Amino acid sequence: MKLYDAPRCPYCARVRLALAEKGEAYEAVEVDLLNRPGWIYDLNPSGKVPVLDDEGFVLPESAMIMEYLDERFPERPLLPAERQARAAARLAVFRFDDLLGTEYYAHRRGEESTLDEKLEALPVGASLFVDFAYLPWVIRAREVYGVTLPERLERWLGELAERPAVAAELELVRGLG
Ligand SMILES: N[C@@H](CCC(=O)N[C@@H](CS)C(=O)NCC(=O)O)C(=O)O
Repeated sequence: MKLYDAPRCPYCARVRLALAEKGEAYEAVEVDLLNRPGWIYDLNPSGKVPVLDDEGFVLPESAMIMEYLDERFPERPLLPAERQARAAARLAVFRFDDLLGTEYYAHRRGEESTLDEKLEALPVGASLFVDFAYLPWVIRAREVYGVTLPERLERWLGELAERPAVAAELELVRGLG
């Protein structure tokens, strides 16, 4: 498997986390986001990363890739077992922009935002699927932008950081500078 990847990209981090949790080896092909190669558009018409290539099956979109990997490697599942919980987890990720993304990026641009409120209400802690979908932004908020996390999120992060997949991503983010 190949992952077209960018270390800074939190959407790529979702996939890195899923692959690491599954214990799957892969080749990371680093894409320079400031000078994107033309061929990335052949893999994904939007030109965005992440893109997974699983023996010629090419799949963009981080949430789709996480679902694909969860089916492809069912050991150590990310989605919950129960059908309604699975639907709720997918919905929580589908609503990412409303639940965190829009306010996170407003904060990052230095605009007024309700990031603190969004962090308070973050729907994490019930499945690795949702946790991995939100964690990259939570880590960056704290490590890169100095945001103080609610205590519930600090606890959640502390527990998740015991997983090698999460510890590795934390280290990567701390090294971004
Ligand atoms: N909806 C996409 C978003 C991916 C995305 O926005 N990736 C950024 C890097 S963090 C990117 O490739 N940006 C290049 C661009 O916007 O042209 C996903 O979930 O994979």
